[in-house]
This record gives sequence, structure tokens and C-alpha cells, in this order.
Amino acid sequence: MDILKNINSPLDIKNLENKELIQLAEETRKFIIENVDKTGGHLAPSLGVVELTIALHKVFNMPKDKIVWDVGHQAYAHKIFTGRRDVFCTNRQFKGISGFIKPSESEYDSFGVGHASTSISAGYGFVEAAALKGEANNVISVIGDGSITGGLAFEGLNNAGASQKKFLVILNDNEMSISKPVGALSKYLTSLLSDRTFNKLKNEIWNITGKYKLGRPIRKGLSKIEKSVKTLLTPGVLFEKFGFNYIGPIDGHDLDALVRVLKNIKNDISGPVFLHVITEKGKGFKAAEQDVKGTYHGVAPGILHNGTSTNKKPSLKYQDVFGKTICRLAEKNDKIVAITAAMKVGTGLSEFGDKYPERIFDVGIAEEHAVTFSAALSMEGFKPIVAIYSTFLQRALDQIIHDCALQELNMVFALDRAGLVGEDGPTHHGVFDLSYLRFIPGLIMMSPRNERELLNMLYTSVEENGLFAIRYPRGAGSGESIDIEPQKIEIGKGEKLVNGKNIAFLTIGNITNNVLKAVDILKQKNITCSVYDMKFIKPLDRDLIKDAYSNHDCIITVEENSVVGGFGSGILEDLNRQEIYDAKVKIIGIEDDFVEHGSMDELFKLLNLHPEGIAKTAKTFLSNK
Ligand SMILES: Cc1ncc(C[n+]2csc(CCOP(=O)(O)OP(=O)(O)O)c2C)c(N)n1
Repeated sequence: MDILKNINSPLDIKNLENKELIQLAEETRKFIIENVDKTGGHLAPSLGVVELTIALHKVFNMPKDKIVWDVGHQAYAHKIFTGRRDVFCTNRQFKGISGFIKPSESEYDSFGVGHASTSISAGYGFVEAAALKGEANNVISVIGDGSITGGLAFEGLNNAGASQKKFLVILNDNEMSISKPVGALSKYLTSLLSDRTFNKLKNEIWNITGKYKLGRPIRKGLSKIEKSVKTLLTPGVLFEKFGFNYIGPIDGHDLDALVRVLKNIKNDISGPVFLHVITEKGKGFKAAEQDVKGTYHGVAPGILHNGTSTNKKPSLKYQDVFGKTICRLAEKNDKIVAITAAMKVGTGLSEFGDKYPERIFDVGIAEEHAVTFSAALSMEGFKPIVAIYSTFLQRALDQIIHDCALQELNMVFALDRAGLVGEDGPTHHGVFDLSYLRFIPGLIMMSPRNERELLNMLYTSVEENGLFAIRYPRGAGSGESIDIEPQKIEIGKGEKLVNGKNIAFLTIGNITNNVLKAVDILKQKNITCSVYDMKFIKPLDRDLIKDAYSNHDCIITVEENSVVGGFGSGILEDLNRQEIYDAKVKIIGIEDDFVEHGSMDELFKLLNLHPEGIAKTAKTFLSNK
């Protein structure tokens, strides 16, 4: 680590020779691999952009100039070069640095991110802000070939291209999203790769005119000729039509070329530039380079020990329960179709895709489109199961309201990764869905407390008509077998699991398991509790709420969701509707704040949502009431 150990800020990169830059890239890769082996994290995306990151910091002057990373999962080298090398061992750990870009963590992190396709919009916002302030700085947005399929990216391109202001968008094209990217744009990008002759010619003209200092007028003239020639020769000029000067594709691991091109762009071009850079995802870690399934996109600790990701756990994850159940149900119901937004593996839909290739639709990183597209499928009599992580479905709220609920459609939203998700942190916790779906008229929302319930809820949602949302957590459940015949459950009916007198716990979903443990703790303190697993957040089981109110000293609601507008709020509203005004209710959940990153255990403790925390809060409430 001879060179890396001396890189304490991007300034230390500026004076390095090309040979030293190459060595820095090598050392940085080694450093990333060794650390991710201990902490887990987004290995393959970060390994792919080491040279690009070095070149950007060599040529531009951060933080005055701004790099806007898309998703922010590929920015490990950026973190390491911007004063975070010595804390990189705390990446994604509780109280450690974030695995994503976070402005509160560093002045070099220009725009907070974790969700895809935001970088061009944000970058262009910085461009216009600089213009308003009369400042001259460079803005560089770096977006992947997966993330650029998101509609938001095109909204940004459309707007920025028309402005003709100086702005660099770099497409980091590794021909991979998490797994293989999909869609026409992907094909178009591949066609640009195969059509290198023209681009080579263009780049050579550019270099020659630069080398011989022929100056701007000649370049301008050449650029005009180039435009007309290009229209004849290239298979498409998509980005040019958006108003960007398209340059590339160039080798994203050739530091010399990267530095040269970036310098040229910085010094010689005044309008928007679209630089197409080809990189290899996972470069430097063989298994990640060869990975086509996305196994090395994000990994658990231990990659160096067995050479593969240790993501796998012995018991079935909820995503697998979902995937297996959908396959089972689809056998008997040929109207079932599955929709994913670039997350076939993550949502557990791989097996369904293999079995029913014509009934699965991977729409790319395009959650809004996924919902509206599915709405039309539903209108034509199909039963779309739209599998999207809770946090990413936030994007499609209007589509759910306007395209699905208002038209009273029959479809199912499967919200995976609902509740806390651990090390990915605040951008990824699914702790708002109970609030953002609960107010939608007609929507039926449920949440299982174990695998068997997920099976039954999925079965119910495809058997019944209606707009359903089922939210279930990340990871494995308690190991409940799903090798049973699925049972329909009655819509809006909860279940009383435990009988007691002092406290009525009303709960929903996975957190019910912590409540059951809390009840055991309270029992030892001679406090007896009832536990009502409400199963449905909407419609709520009024009879159970009345029962809870009538037969206990107080009610405590518990949810793995924001307390604002969530499950507890729903219970309060229902009591109000039932004209019960003297109920003593405590709402336990996630307070009105964002939750940091850390292991699930650490976060549950932090939020007092672990069994001991729930028991303590309950005991205090009971004695103060
Ligand atoms: C809105 C949204 N949907 C889904 C994801 C999950 N996700 C994270 S990275 C990624 C793939 C990104 O691919 P690309 O932009 O090509 O970057 P790469 O990982 O290949 O470097 C996806 C789908 C997300 N972060 N945000």
C-alpha cells in the first residue's frame, strides 16, 4: 500500500504519474476486497470504477467540482480517496461510515443517494445553481447502464440537454445491472460498443486537433462535418439528439486515456457532454468478473474464505417463500403474471422466470412504469403480482393511486424488504409503506408474521378480487414449513394469539414475534397481556379492536414502520370512528426520524423494538397510565 497510504485527500492524487496511478488502482482494489471480506458490501460495482474514480479526482477539483454518483453503491474508491481510508473498515457497520453517498459524512459527497437514476437530475440542479450564483465549477454525474433505464434519468437528460450548459454525464457501462440489464436501451448501448469504427475515427480527429493545437475554430468546423458524417454512419445518435455531445465508448480501465479525455472535456467543451465509458463489473476479483447472476453485486462478509458470497442462510428467506408460492399458484392459474423492476433474483422470482418465461416481465429499474404497465395487464384480465422492495415502491405512489386504486383493479403488490433492512441503512429501510399505502381507498394491506402466513396471504390475494399489498421482511423467518395446502384467510380478520388482562398488544407482521417474547418477559413481572395479530392494516378488524379496548387496562400497538400515519394511527382512527374516546393507547414503532445503518439486532435495540425494549416501554406505560 505504498501509494494508497499517502492518499489522504484527492489533492494527493493530482501529482501522481500515470505509472503511479496504475499502482494506486491496484492497491485500492486490494484494499476494497480485503475490507469487504470483513464488512460485506457492494463489491462488484465498486471494483469496476476504480480507474474512473482516480481519473475524476486527478482531473477535477473536488469538492468545488462535484461528482454526483448514481445509487452511490460504487463509490468505495471515492470514499477511500476522500479522507475515509482509515475508517473504511467500519463501512456499513453500526456507527461506522455509510455504504452509500452521504453528504453529512463528507464534503466530497455531493448528493445523498441509495435509490437509482437520480444523478442526472441532481447534477443538472447543481449546474443551474452554480449559474445562478455566478460560480464556475464542473459537475459530473456518473450513472450506470442499469440506472439509466429509469425514467428519471431521461427526464434529467431531456432538461439538461436543452439547456446547453456545461455538464458532464458519464455512463459507466459494464453491461450489467444487478444481473443482466434489459430493454431496448441496453441493446442500443451494446450496438454503440460494436460500432466503434466511427467513434474511433471521431476520437482520433479530436486528439489530433488537440495535439497540434489547431484550436477551437477548427474543432468547431470539424464538429460540424462530424455531425453530418455521424448521422450517416452511426446506428443511432440518441444522446446527441438529447443535446449532449456523445464521446466514446472508451476503456474505463485505461487510466491514461481516461485522464486525457476528461482533461479535454474539462478544458475544451462548453456544453453538455455524454461520455460513454466501458468498465468491467467486479474487475480484479475473478469470481465477480465472471458473475452473470449478480451474486457479487452485494456480498456478505467472507468472500475471500470460500471464494463465493456467503449470502446464503440455511432456512428459506421470505423472498424464497414468495418465489416458491408464486410458482405453485401459477401452475393452477394461468392468469398470474409476475413483474419485477430489475430485481428478479432479489425478489425471489428466478424460478418463476425459468418456469414461465413468457409470464414474467422485467421492466428495468423503472418502478413507476412497472405499476402502470401492470395496471393494464390487470385490465385485460391478468393477475399481476408486482414484486418491488418496499423502499423502491415509494417511487410509484401516484401510479398505485391513479392507475390502480382509482380504477379498482385486481392486482397484488408484493413488498419485500419491508421494515428494517440492516446495513443498507436509511435509503433502504422499508419503514414507510404502512403509512404511504394505508390511506389509499379500497386497497387491502396485510403483513404475515411467519412464512406460512405469507403463503396464505398470497393465496388469498390471487383467489380474491381486489387491490392487495402484502409487506414482508428481509431475510429468513422462523422456519415455519410451507409444505402445506394454502388456506384462504378472511379479509380484514385478525387473530388473538395470547390471552391476558393488563395490556392488549395489537401488532402486525414480523414484529409480532418480538411482541410475543416481550409478553413472556412481562409475565415474569406479573403483567399479563393479550396479543392480537391484526394481519390486516386495512381493513382493520374492528371487533378485535373493540375486544382489546373492552377487556384490558390499556392498548399498545407495535409496528416496524414510522409511527406517523402507520398502523397505530390506524388503530386510533378506528377507535375514534367507533366513538371510543377514552382508550389508553400507546403507539410503539419507529419515531419520526430516519434510521441509520447497522445490523438488525443493533437497530432493533437502538429503536427499543427488541423484546426487552418493548417490555420495558409497556411496563412504564402501564404504571404511568
Ligand atoms: C429505484 C431503485 N430501484 C432498484 C434499486 C436496486 N439496485 C441497486 S443497484 C442496481 C443496479 C444498478 O445497475 P447499474 O446502474 O448498471 O450499476 P452497476 O451496479 O452495474 O455498477 C439496482 C437495480 C435501487 N437502488 N433503486
